[in-house]
Amino acid sequence: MALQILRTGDWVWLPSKAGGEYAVDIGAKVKFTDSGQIQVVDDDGQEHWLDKKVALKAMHISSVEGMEDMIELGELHEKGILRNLFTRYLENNIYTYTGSILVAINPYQVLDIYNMQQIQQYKDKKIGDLPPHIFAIADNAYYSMQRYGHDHGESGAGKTESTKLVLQFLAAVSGQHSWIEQQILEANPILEAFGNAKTIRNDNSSRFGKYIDIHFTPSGVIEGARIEQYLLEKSRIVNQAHNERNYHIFYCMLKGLTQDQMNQLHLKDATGYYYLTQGGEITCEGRDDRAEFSVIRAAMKVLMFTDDEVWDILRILAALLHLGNVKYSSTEVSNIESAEIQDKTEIQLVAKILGVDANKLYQGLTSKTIQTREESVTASLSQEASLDVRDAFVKGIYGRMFIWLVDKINAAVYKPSNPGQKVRSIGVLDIFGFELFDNNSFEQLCINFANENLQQFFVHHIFKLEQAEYDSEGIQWEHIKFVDNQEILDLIAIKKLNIVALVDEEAKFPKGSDATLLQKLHQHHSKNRNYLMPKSSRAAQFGISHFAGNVFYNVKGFLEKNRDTFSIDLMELIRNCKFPFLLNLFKEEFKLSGKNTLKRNATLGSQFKKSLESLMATLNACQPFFVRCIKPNEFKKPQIFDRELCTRQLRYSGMMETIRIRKAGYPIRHKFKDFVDRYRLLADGIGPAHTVDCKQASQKICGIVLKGTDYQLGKSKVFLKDAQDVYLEHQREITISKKIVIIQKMVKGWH
Ligand code: AOV
Ligand code: MG
Repeated sequence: MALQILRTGDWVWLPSKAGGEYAVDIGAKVKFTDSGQIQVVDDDGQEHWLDKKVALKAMHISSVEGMEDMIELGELHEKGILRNLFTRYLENNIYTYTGSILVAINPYQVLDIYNMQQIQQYKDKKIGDLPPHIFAIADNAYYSMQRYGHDHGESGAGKTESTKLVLQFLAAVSGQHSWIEQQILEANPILEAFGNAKTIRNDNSSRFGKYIDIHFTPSGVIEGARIEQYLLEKSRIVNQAHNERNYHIFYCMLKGLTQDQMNQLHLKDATGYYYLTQGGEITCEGRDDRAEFSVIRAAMKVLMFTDDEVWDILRILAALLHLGNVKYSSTEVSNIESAEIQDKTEIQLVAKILGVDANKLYQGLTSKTIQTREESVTASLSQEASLDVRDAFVKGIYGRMFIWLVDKINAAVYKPSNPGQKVRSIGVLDIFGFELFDNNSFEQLCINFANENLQQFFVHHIFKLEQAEYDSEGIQWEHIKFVDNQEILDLIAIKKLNIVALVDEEAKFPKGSDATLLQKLHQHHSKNRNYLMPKSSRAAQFGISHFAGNVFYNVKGFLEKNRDTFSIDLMELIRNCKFPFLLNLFKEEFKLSGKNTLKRNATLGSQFKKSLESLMATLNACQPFFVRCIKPNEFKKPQIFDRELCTRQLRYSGMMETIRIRKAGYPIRHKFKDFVDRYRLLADGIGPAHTVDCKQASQKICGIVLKGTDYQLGKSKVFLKDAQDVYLEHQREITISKKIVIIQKMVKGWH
């Protein structure tokens, strides 16, 4: 907009002083002006004195007022979007649309906007009829079925909470208050107990991905559901970073069991367990582990877990905790380092709880059998190797139990439909957010790989939507380029010798080690622009330039984690155990394998890749709704809006992308009627919108005012470039002020 004289009360954009990659201009209001200086107050309440000669960009009226749908912002730029979200957030309007995408900012406080009354309000309404809300998205999905909602955002942004709200809404509008609806809702406390944990970024961080498909009868009543889980983070069971916890269930159990039950399982409180104390925290602010345990127990009842099954689960958990307390010491037998367990208390306990032979357990934890063609030899393990064997054993059991839990829940909620009957369903996807820690390992690679996939899906879809609007309006347009993360996906898992494939190859190669893996990765990809070499050549790391930022991965443990197996001896131990529940967890493997040879499992990387592919295929077959969750601050606190943190998320998430695409095309769209109403004063002889053919009138206005420039008329809207919008607004202002001058003259003339 042209330079203008600023007056008190005007709104302007104040260039950011912060500098740096994510600094964005802030809104400010002119408070005072004199001949040389002006005083402005910015959105954060800071006052600034500025030289009057400094050209400040005036704020568009839509940015001053704020918009429920950001597509309607006159200024489609980063600062406009950011300010819009900011002002709404301060008023606890945490939801905002960008077209059909819902942006949700984590309020970090309980808002009274999710009650039954709200659910009823949003029922049967179109998007846009009421203020933006997660219920509006859920309702929309409900009335068009065969669609799915998709939450994404980084850790702690609010994906899991959004998912729960969508489920809550669907269960309510399905309207039967039936058993099955309750069962679906109660699945969540169980999954969260075993699959969520406190991390530094989120007190209830999902450490697995889930896709819940809800099935409806033709009349729209929930009849069942199916839950798919993805890649539980198993390393957490044996290892927690500073200020983090193990899975909630352990702490809940130790708080919630009766003394008698504790005695039976020989349990003490959480401080007594190595597996529960490495992060230095056994409690989590705002969580009541004891109360939570009753919730979990109640949920298990609803989902038809028998008392025996619940007890069996507790037995397993107790055994794992005892295993974590096994203390090894190092000894040397004829120059070979080996491990010894002096205090056998834990071994005895575990053997008793799991119904296995104590001696064999001891053997399995300190040695390994090497099978050659002719004979089998037993080799002792070093202390370090013993610890790895133990941890792998623990992870293997917990991981299988998690899968068992999901199967168990599905057995209760999944009702296969009659053949030939069309399934109506809504899927809700809630996956772990993009992760970047000080130390990133194989788990982070998998998580970030999943996020790359979802981002690709998002960008692609949004791009397609844009194209669809041009097509449906009959607009001629050039193919617009958009930033595509496909190349990164190619590097991770698609192109020949991709990272996942190399990790797999090395894991299967007998002499492969983390170091040889790193060598190969460097060798094949050092020239790839998305592959980053470590800053120091000695660092056992490689980096990937992800869509959401650069992440360096430490290769230590990569191969072991990818192999995802554990000692054959311990596997045999389980095969001979007298604990049917434990045996059952391994039944697939024991079924597949011959008597002594265990089937070589697919690696974790390749399994994960496969399940992602099938997820993507599902998503591609649906009509998606996106909920973009934004984390407003790193303190988990309400009413704090960290501009740079938000800018970063908006930028990498593709929200900016969406806008860029619109800008490159015809970002400004006015319905013919609105266009006529606003601009008819620029062309003579055009009456109010309701009295004329609006399309013809719009054509006439454009012909006169925008002659020769690049605009188009679609079937229902005028498509304009930004500059044309500015020009039209400017012309309108001039025309209005001329009219004011005329009126003033007339007024003067009367005196
Ligand atoms: P995430 O799922 O996106 O992170 P969550 O959904 O677990 O994030 O949200 C983190 C925390 O923010 C929750 O435990 C709540 O305390 C709070 N919160 C989120 N949304 C709301 C809301 N609508 N109303 C009130 N509080 C909310 V991760 O799973 O870490 O990627 O792996
Ligand atoms: Mg989550």
